[in-house]
Amino acid sequence: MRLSAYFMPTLKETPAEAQIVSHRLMLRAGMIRQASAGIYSWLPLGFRVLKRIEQIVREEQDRAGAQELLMPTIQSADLWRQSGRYDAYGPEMLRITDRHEREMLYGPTNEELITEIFKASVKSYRDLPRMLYHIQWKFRDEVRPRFGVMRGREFLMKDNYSFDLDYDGAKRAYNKMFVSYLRTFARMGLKAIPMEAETGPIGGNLSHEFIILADTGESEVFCHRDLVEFDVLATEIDYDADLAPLVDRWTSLYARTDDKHDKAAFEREVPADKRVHRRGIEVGHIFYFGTKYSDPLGALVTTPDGDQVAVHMGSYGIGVSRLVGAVIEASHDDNGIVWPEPVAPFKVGLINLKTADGACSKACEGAYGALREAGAEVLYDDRDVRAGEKFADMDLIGLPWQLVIGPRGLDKGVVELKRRRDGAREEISLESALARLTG
Ligand code: 5CA
Repeated sequence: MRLSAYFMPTLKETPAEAQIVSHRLMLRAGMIRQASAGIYSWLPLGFRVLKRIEQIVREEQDRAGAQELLMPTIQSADLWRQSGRYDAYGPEMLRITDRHEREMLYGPTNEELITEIFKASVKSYRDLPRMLYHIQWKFRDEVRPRFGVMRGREFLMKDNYSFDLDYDGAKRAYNKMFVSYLRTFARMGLKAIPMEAETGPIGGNLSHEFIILADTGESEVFCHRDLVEFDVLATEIDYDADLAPLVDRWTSLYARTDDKHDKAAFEREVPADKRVHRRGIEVGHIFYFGTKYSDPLGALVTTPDGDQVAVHMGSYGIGVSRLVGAVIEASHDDNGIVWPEPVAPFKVGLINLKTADGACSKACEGAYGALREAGAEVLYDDRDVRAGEKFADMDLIGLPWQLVIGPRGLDKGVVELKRRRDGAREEISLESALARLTG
């Protein structure tokens, strides 16, 4: 992509309305634009990151054996009346009436609808277990939408729903999601710690929130320091194997959100030098709630003995759009965003220091073509603006690599390769730089 033709409306000034760094940087980098309170348009740069994150979430759901489908954003109120949540959900739910005076709503979550879909076709234990998920926009009329995409009213969520014959089966599904969440967040360069949590309006009695430690997080959390050190991606996961030992390893150490915190237990179980008391961002939340929805909605299956039982369910959410902000909270510096490579909107920022110089532009065009040919995503700053502005914009948008080509370097046969993460610069030949970026 050529920056001269790219729609990336960066801002020089820090927007006054943004209270936290991720919101400020997303606005300044031209990633999002507010449409109304808590509702955002995703501009090309932000949209690329959103899609990257969504794809990692999808791959890890699929790997764990879940199947993707797509449910609508608008749902019928009747279904929610059957579960009893139409009234219980309160003012957070956006209620809509169609032209026939039928009551509808913009889904804040999908337990009822998926249960209804499941029940229409599954009647026997032979069709279990199943895990079905979608990645779809949700609406919650939050009292205080804030921090940009971190607490929006409209936001993108991955929600997965598991169906099993009994508690043991449901716990196996829960463990699969538990482990797949660890992998999902680690692949984005994030350290997310599972913590015992309250279940709120989703319900049930077993629940973990996945929390990223960050001072700007909305949750107050308490955990054992060793959890922060666990290496997640080091082991390959076999989702057909018994995952309980792995889940036990994570859940044996103290980790709780504020609502579940027990000061005495924390001090008893965790040595003083291992106590972590910080703030965190909830990027995922998993629930086991048994027959809370299958009972009232009549989602029954026959057991091997011929009995009819309500199916055991769990639901598993990931805040896909919130993650864009969360990654920035976890990875930035004074100059801007520092994208971890797996979620970066482009891998390389190519800077042409002198567009008026024929030899320089020729070298840049060659590099641009070679990178694209090799499948490396590149944003080429071919604009006719000062070098300082190019450097500042490139640091702001945080691409992992900057390839800087100028006439003076070319005379010496070198270009500059800068790694955004630590600012490390190297002067090397263009060929070596290209080999490095495409290798
Ligand atoms: N049905 C369940 C799980 S599928 C559910 O809705 N869980 S939830 O309420 O915990 O939401 C799942 C995830 O969505 C949260 O962990 C959080 O990362 C994200 N989320 C929730 N509310 C918002 C919001 N207002 N803005 C952005 N992300 C949100």
